[in-house]
Amino acid sequence: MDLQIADRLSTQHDHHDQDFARDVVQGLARQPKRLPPKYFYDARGSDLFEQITKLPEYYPTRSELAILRDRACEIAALIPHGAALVEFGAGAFTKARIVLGAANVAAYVPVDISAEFLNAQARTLRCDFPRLEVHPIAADFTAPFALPPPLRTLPKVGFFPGSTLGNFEPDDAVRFLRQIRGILGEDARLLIGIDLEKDEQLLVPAYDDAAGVTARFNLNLLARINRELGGDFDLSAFTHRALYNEARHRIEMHLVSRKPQTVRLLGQRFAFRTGESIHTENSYKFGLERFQEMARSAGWRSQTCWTDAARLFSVHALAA
Ligand code: AVJ
Repeated sequence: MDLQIADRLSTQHDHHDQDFARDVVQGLARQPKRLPPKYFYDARGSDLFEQITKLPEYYPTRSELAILRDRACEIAALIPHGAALVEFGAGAFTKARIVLGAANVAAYVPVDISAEFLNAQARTLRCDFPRLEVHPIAADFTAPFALPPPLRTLPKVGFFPGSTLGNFEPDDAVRFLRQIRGILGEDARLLIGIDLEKDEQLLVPAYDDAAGVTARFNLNLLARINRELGGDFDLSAFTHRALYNEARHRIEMHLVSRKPQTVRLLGQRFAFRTGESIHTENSYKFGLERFQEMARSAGWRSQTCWTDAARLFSVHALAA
């Protein structure tokens, strides 16, 4: 590692910042260049993502909410009485509230990286559900964590909505499903939202909306690098691109350089050719059976699954 980077890293106290600096420098040094999608979600990025979920083209959130509302009773029936509901990447708890309102849950364990937001959400939830034990864990949900001891004896139900699993490479997705099983233990259940494969004409606009919100969301990653790592990205010199990679069943998001240019950050220089891209996200899509097969290979049995009327999105109930 070059000295200036080492120096910068050693003066930062926050581990997240160090990880961010390291991942950005490593990702931009690769060929093709790439950046991990988990860094989209700073305060501005989280706000833009909230806007994305309300776009007319972005069907996943709306479709999943419809499934959870329409099937709330059936879902509640699969949740053992007095269970602990553990959500991976809880955000604003919008989807969990539907489950909590329908099922007899004793404890809710939202896991989310954004500590301040998480604790504020937890306080509001305690007012709305006074008999519910709310136990937030501020952590990167992809890293293994232990459940609080008082909850270990309760039946466990994992909740992983939003098709966030689609951000993982297939091997990592299997590993993560197995890890969830390890965290939740024997007899656990898992409720998981998975986006379905569909026509490219419907998929691509969901990631390249007419209002340009997804473009701003993608470009915000460069703004964040400028802000937090002292980069000098010219945002107007990159364009947002979304494409469907049919062979790999995934949407890809890229930031494409409009011209030959060199970007400086943390004492390093990164050269771009015209048309060269930074691959910022994969969002894998599944057929119902292909997902169930993958869950099976990670040690989960498929109990039931539901789709919305238009068959755009699916929610699966799995058992360990
Ligand atoms: C939060 C990963 C599920 O892949 O649809 C939305 C992220 N990126 N628009 C998705 C996202 C661009 C989203 N996930």
